[in-house]
Amino acid sequence: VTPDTQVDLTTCDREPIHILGRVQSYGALIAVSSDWIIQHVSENIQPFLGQPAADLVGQPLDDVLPRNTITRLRAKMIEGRDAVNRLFGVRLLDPLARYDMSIHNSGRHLVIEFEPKDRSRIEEDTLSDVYPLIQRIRGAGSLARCTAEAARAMRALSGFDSVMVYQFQPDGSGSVVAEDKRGDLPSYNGLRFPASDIPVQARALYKRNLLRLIADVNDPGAALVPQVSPEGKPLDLSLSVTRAVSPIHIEYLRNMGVEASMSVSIMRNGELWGLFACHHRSPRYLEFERRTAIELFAHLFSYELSHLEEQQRARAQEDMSRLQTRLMALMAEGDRLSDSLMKVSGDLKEVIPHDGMVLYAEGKFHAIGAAPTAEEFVGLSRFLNTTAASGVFVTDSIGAQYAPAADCVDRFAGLMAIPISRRPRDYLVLFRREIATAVTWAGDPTKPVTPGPNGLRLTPRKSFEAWREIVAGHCAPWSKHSRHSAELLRVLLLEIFLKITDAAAEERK
Ligand code: BLA
Repeated sequence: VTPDTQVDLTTCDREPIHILGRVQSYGALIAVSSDWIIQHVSENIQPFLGQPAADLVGQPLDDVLPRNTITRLRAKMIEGRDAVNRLFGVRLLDPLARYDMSIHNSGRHLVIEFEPKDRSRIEEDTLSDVYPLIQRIRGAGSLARCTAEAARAMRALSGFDSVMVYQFQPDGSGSVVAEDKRGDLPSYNGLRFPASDIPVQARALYKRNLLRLIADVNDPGAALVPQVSPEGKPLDLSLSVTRAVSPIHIEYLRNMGVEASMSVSIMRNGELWGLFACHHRSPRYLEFERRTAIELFAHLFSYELSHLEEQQRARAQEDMSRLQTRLMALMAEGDRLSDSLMKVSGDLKEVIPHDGMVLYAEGKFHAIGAAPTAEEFVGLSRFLNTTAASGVFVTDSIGAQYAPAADCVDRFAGLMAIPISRRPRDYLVLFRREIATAVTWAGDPTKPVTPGPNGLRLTPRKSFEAWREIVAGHCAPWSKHSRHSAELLRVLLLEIFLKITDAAAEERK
């Protein structure tokens, strides 16, 4: 990584997306102090409350909202970090008009947002749409079918042109694992995107605020008045539902030919597992009540997901014990350990995904797939002998630790070494390809080559190149689960070895 790209990447991560001081035009915002005196308003407030923004600042909220709305508001106040409360079909100035409201705390302020309700939709029963769709996901069975079904369901609920299920990797990059879209639109299914496309602070924010709608990338939005408090602080809009989004990201969407975007977080065990990324070729607004139903759908989907992943984990455990049983059976039939191991290599790949394998045992070298040659392995095994003696050794960049391996990067970048005897050092070594060559990256097609209006700041294309430098020479990280399986295998192989040596000793007697 050159100093240049590093500066660019931090610029990206520093984009202060929670204090941009604007809302999108589909809603308006008021922030009041703890005594309910208005401190900030968005400059588009007049059609909602009948007064210009500047006049409202300093007035008590009770004077500008109808009494029954104030009563409903007070009844809804729940405390708690990150609690956002919703009120649907509320009255403001015009007795015939109805609004949806979102209420939350931000620092010492209470933030209230309004969005007009389309009266022709008032009878819509958005919630009832969610249940049959969740039912379909429940019956999906596999993870792949579940995510595909979820993309279809999300498209039905949202009416967006295209819906992707985007899953994060441990390094923050992510791939599109399912997609449902209008037939004439480009497909992103299966593509991997660099972590910087959804930078750190955005990912952190999306854990707290689960849905954002960018209704129109050409909407100039409405600024908050005043921009900062008397103490000089901007209003934190992290939990706001009308927050205007980063101009960098708007540029990115324009480059993709997208005019409206909605993303909904998919959480698992308190972490951001991924998101639904929804695109539309023209501006698209969804009412807050419908967005709430969509958020509920995403919640239910998350539960289904963790249930399925739990099942998968259990299945992997079973695969591992089946592998052990097969191995024992082969040995009992009199196969040599090396032959037996080669025979179960297919099963081993299911349990611990890898691209190549070397078995070095009893002075013999066997290799399958993306692996070093016997000559290359001589040096490599000498290096492995210097690493932690009694356990599984993993690295996702062997070239960084053992320089000669950097020359093998066309075949493998990382390895998992499982010592299978005490002495002399015998190993089962699994190899993985370099990630940049093993994965289809979403590089050029959607990314601009020239810097946009944000001048020298990072363009998506450049971030991709920078990312490529960062992962050069690395394979996909070895999961905790894979390492655990390897540990079980190591213990099993040691036992087998001890039995063999005992048996040999018996014979010699
Ligand atoms: C936000 N980037 C996002 C979001 C998505 C993506 C889904 C959430 C906002 C939304 O709903 O649109 C990225 N969208 C994708 C990807 C796909 C997709 C990968 O559909 C794949 C199909 N983005 C960059 C670079 C920067 C950047 C280089 O590419 C940094 C300078 C920034 N992305 C960026 C920022 C946000 C963002 C700052 C936060 C926007 C906000 O919430 O204010």
